[in-house]
Amino acid sequence: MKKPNPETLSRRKFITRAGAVGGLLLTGCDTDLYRPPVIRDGLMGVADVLTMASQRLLLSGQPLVQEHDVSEITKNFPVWNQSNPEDEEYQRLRQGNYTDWQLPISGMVNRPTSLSLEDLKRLPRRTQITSHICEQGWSAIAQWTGAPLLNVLEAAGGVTPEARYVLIDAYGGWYEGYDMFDAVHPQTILAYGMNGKELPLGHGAPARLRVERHCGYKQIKFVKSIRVVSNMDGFGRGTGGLNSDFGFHWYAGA
Ligand SMILES: Nc1nc2c(c(=O)[nH]1)N[C@H]1C(S)=C(S)[C@@H](COP(=O)(O)O)O[C@H]1N2
Ligand SMILES: [Mo]
Repeated sequence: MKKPNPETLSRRKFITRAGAVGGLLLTGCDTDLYRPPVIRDGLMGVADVLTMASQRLLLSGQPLVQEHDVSEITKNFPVWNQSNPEDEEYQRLRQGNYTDWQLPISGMVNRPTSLSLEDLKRLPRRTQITSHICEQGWSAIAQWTGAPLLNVLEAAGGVTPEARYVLIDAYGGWYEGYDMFDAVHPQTILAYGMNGKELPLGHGAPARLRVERHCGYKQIKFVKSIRVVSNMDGFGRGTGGLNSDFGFHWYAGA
């Protein structure tokens, strides 16, 4: 066999070729399923696509993540980053014990609507004990109770055929985007309960997302509104969420 010539097969060329091969393998599939909404320049982008594509191939059967026993629940689950958004509106809702909280569901849904916390609690409910892995080096286990995001979208008449992403805005300025593949996973829930009690303030009251196959920063707290879209235009800087706008991977599989 001919030895590869280091001048013609540099590392960079190899990686670019790997990206091209990856791209070719994916033609004919629903490629949105295998790549982030915006592909970064250079090697970061190639790595992002290869990581997401390989994970998605492994997850194509929508397997559930491991669920734990109550005995494994972490005693002091940390409160990370924002613990009490300062927005005036949020503070007013909090003082009223969230009875006036309303969650609008708009965009590419058949029947845009708005749900109160009580409405959310009347939807089908799921309880799961899962482990949370923060990208900043800690993990903890908790029990979460909430409405599957699928049922939340169905409460708005379901999504239209062009729908690709679910965008969530939060009080305090956070925003994150998810694709349909993760949005409809059975363990993706809008959680209003933690360890058998109402979701505590610091953990995102009155509702936060649990998207169990992702790491910490995709678990958005203090949910304010949901919008279904076909692309990320106009959502923050357009890369698909606050975290990817600041250079984190959009697809942050745990
Ligand atoms: N709105 C909002 N959501 C957020 C954050 C935040 O600061 N604000 N922090 C994220 C990060 S980095 C992690 S690890 C988890 C922490 O959730 P916890 O405070 O319940 O531990 O929430 C995520 N969701
Ligand atoms: Mo995190």
